[in-house]
Amino acid sequence: MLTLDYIHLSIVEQIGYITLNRPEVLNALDEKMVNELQEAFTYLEKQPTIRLIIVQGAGGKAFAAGADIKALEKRTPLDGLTLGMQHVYTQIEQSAKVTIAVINGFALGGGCELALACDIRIATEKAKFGLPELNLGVLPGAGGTQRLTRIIGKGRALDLILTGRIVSGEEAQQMGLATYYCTETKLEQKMHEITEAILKKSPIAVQLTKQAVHHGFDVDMQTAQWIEKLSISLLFGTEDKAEGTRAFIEKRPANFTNQ
Ligand code: CO8
Repeated sequence: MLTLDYIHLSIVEQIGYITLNRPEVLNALDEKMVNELQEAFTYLEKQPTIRLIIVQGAGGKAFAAGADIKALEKRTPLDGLTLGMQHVYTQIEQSAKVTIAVINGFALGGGCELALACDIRIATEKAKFGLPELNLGVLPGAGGTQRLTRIIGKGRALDLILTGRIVSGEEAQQMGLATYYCTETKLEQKMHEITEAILKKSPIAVQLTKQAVHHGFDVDMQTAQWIEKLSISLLFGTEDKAEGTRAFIEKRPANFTNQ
């Protein structure tokens, strides 16, 4: 298993866990941590048995409080062009695995943007979401201006970014920024429900669905539907499709094999 300084990595059956582990600065992301995040993701991507990746924060207070502001202070315009945060988050968004961010504390700036790059966000009553970059004279530069807009709409995204206001987990869920909201005591149960529901599905169908949604989102409708058509055509040829439809007819649970 890969060992890193700021990221703790673990695997339980088909689920990989990435824990942002720099609690003394509320898991603020500096360059080393972003590089390690990429290493951890790349490692899990290569494990064929892993189907889900859960991203969470250590320390009980934060998912991540954003890019490391002490490092940010020293950034030059050329750093802005070359730093990897935006690129790493895109890699996470395009992962073949299903990604879930668990937000049980601050998810600010680059921390919120990391959560936005995941497929599903679960927030608790301790969650605090926000994009306070404008307070620092910068802007959400790790995909935030684009992903937030696509997820909650232009008006709401502009409000959050321009005011920098912090929203609770409950409000985040109401505006579609968080996918689920639950109390911290129910978190394990909620995570179990969601992961079990996904793990029961055909792995190849899950993977192609995720790719169809992501790749179809930023192209015109005709191209997007063509991606969808090709994806379902591929699934028509799988053993999992034969098994899924047969299981329904025989009134039994399907036993998918990713074939
Ligand atoms: N960077 C560095 N250190 C941090 C950060 C951060 N983002 N957030 C917290 N810390 C540190 C604090 O400095 C403090 O350290 P110390 O004990 O040495 O003083 C420690 O963590 C604990 O924090 P606080 O004492 O401030 O804890 P509070 O509970 O009082 O406050 C807050 C918690 C409200 C979260 C507060 O810490 C805060 O406002 N943090 C900054 C949040 C922020 O502005 N985030 C956005 C950063 S900018 C960004 O993310 C840009 C992304 C795009 C980059 C693209 C690059 C190409």
